Amino acid sequence: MKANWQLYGVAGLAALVLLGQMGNFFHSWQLVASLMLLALLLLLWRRQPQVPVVPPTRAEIREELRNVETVITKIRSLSVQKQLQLQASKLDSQIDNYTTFTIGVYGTKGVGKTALVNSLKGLVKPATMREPRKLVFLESRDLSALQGADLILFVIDGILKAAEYRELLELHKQQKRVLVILNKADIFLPSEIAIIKADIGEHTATFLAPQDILVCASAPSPIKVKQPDGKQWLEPVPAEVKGVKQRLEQILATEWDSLQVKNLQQQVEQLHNQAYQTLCQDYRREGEKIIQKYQWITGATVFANPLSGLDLLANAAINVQMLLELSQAYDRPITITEAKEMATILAQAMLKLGIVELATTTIGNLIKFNTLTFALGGSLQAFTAAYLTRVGGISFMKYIEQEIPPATTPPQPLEVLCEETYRDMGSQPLLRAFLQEASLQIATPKG
Ligand SMILES: Nc1nc2c(ncn2[C@@H]2O[C@H](COP(=O)(O)OP(=O)(O)O)[C@@H](O)[C@H]2O)c(=O)[nH]1
Ligand SMILES: [Mg+2]
Repeated sequence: MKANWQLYGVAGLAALVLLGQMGNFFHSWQLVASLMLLALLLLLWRRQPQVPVVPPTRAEIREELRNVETVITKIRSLSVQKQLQLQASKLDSQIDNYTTFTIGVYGTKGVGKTALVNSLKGLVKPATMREPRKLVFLESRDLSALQGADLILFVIDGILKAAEYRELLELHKQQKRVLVILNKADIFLPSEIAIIKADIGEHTATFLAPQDILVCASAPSPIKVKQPDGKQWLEPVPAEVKGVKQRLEQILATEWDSLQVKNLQQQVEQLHNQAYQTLCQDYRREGEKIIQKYQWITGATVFANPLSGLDLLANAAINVQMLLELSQAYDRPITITEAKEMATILAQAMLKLGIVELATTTIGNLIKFNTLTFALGGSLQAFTAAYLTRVGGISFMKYIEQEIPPATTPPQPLEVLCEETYRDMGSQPLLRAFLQEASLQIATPKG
């Protein structure tokens, strides 16, 4: 509601200013009204309730991990199960490990990751409380290999490239803590460094603090020294990583625990999604089998006892039993009453959208006018019934899948999913393939 008020306020303010502009004058009443509106807006803005984000405790994360493990045990493939369980137990031991902090070092080949790690190792001293604290540096050119890092050093050695910018955005979306590090400062002029830094700052203004953009030279090129007597040699130049060291130590002193907890939370969530995705594939395979079974049974039934229109829909196409079996296959069993309700919703949606007629006409036309190579023995009604059974089954499958995390879009009502499914399935090649199969399944008696 408040957001709406603010919107009205801004619109009103804009209108007032526009009015003043149009008349080429700005009356004092307009000025007063504008100022009053502005004050009101500021007041409303300030009153907006600030919802504090309370980070979960380690115990809560562990509890969530237990839930994930339950999901993992349901996965059909034992090898996948094992692999995910291994990840889960790794995370489990990580939850108790307060003392090790992992710093991921990312960047393309040759930017100086290894050099940076070598100069930071032993140099960065995390403030110790009671127990000894340990830093682990993980270097990789692959961001996905650094998913488990508590913080990421994003190393570049020149102006920020488009691909690097996209990766930074992605990391931001994943809520990863990142420091951007411009390495090889020794090969740039100070003015060039200022330009590169400003450019990074501009690109990352919305998500990266200026103090998290750092400059260093982790392995400067040696300098050629020439003496008047002609003698010359290469003088090594020590690494210059003081800025990075200081910022890192600052972060470690203040954010050690919160970054670890956040990282754990993200990793558990990711594992959760991965487990659910795998499980969903299992469910879908099972669901597809059930739908196929029912679509051919329905087709065969209608083939033996032709029905049409309403009767077709009511008596055959939307099968309560199929919905029940699908709900069980998805581990979300519903009651017969619920299944009947769902079937009614599906039938009504199909009626309202005229799907029965549409499907009959489309299928009829395909049979009549197309150079279908298969022998058609079955009736039009039988094909339509089988097809509508499929539309109903898939719609219902999509409907239950909405309950499986991660929820990316708000759940859709069954009737909306039904329309969507019908639209998606209606392409000629898909329909042809279906008819091809239907002619084999329905028309050819199985002996
Ligand atoms: N001039 C200069 N060269 C550097 C610097 N840091 C690394 N290099 C050089 O860049 C090359 C690649 O470094 P390396 O650490 O192996 O990069 P990685 O592939 O990201 O691990 C090596 O020849 C380093 O000596 C630096 O600060 N200045
Ligand atoms: Mg390297």
